[in-house]
Amino acid sequence: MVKHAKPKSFYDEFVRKGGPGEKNTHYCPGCGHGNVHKLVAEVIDELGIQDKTVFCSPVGCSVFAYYYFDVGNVQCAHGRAPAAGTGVTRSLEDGIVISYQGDGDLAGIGMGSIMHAANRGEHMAVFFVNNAIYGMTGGQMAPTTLVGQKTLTSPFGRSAGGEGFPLTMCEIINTLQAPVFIERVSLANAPRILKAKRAIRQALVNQVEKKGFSFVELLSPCPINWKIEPVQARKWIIDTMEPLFPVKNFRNLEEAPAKYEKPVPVSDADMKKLFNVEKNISVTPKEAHIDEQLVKLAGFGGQGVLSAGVLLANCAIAEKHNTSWLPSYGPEMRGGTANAGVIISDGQIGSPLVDNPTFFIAMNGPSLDSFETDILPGGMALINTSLIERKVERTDIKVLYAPLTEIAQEAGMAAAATVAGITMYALATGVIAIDTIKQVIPLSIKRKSLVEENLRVVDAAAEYFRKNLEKG
Ligand SMILES: Cc1ncc(C[n+]2csc(CCOP(=O)(O)OP(=O)(O)O)c2C)c(N)n1
Ligand code: SF4
Repeated sequence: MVKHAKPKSFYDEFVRKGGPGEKNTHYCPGCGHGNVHKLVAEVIDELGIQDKTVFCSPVGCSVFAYYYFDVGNVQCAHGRAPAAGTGVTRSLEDGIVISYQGDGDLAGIGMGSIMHAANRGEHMAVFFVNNAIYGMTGGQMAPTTLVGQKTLTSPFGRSAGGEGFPLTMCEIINTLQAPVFIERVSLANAPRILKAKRAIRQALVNQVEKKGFSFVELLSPCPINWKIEPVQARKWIIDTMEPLFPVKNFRNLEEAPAKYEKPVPVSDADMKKLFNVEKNISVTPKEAHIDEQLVKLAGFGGQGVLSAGVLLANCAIAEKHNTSWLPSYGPEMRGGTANAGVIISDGQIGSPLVDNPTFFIAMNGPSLDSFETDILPGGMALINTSLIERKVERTDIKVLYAPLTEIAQEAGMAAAATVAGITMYALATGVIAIDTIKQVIPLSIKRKSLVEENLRVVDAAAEYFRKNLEKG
């Protein structure tokens, strides 16, 4: 007896649409996404890979696939599922990676991402749902829209002269050497849907067997945006889409042309060579475990905020802490805003973002205005009084006021005011030794003529701190 049941790799309830107890998806009646979801879920069940599967969903109508598939899920930035999938497949040795994408997502905004993943032969199965239109946003022209097809943004029909010809992705991917499997299928009727399932199955078997990059394009109806009935939509696929997008297998290789080579992990010794920080340094690593330090330095472009962040991060590395450095700056070469987030920790650093600093160095007024409210309660702020006239309003943080630019100027280099800031950070927190800063400066400043000036700024800032701030 044949029993029809919902695949196990679907959740029992689809809470996205109607809350608990809901059994329907959010897709429109007659939409092809529902077909493709069902086929993929059935194959996952049949191959017994539910526990290993990671589904990378796109931006588009299928953005909520994670409400339906009871597998690992990553919801990716528009067009970037192949890039996210690359990260997953390279780090999860046993994982089965699916990159599920629409035509706007894959052939429009994500064209670069899919081409490079295919060209690298990443181990993933790509399911490309081609409905010749942007579904989710209300029916604009897509890269796969047919010549003459009317859409919201091509109301008189796509013109090849003005908008170009539709992109035929299987043919394009087929120009690359690395992929092992490329097939175009159609969801126009039951026999075609069964064929589509066979292609989906092959693409996933290829993942189980670690064969490599597999690409399945599915010609899929979007009745609502094509503005026709679901039954007509299926017929339109046969009559109009299939002549341009021939349904066929393009490639089915026994093995990938290039065997995937895992990048060799960089050894500690090589890492030190790469960053050139350990050379000539004799730092005694601190015994004490430090709590996570979230440091933000902010000022205007040209103040050396970003390089001071690098200096601090290098000092932390030299003292055997884990560290990250994340710059943020405007497009201007000079005069825009710039800030750097540096995390120093003895644990793992999950994300390099410093949203709420434990220590904030404000190099100019606009930076203080932007970030004052973000400082963690109980944290510290160092204010460059040479350029900031106002006082800090927060009463739940400790504030140090110092004329960083003047200190640096008097020591011979106004542009090193941020180095004065780093020096005071080191003294205020005790996280980094001044001696470490002085050993790292010659290694991280490329222009040797500037090393002496920077070292003088460190001494001057340390002297100012000890005289004026240490006891406060
Ligand atoms: C960076 C970015 N650009 C544009 C959008 C708007 N947007 C959302 S979905 C979409 C197109 C989706 O079309 P398609 O990939 O064909 O998927 P479908 O909805 O048809 O399944 C666009 C342009 C967005 N969300 N993010
Ligand atoms: S708009 Fe089109 S692609 Fe989106 S759910 Fe509706 S039918 Fe499907």
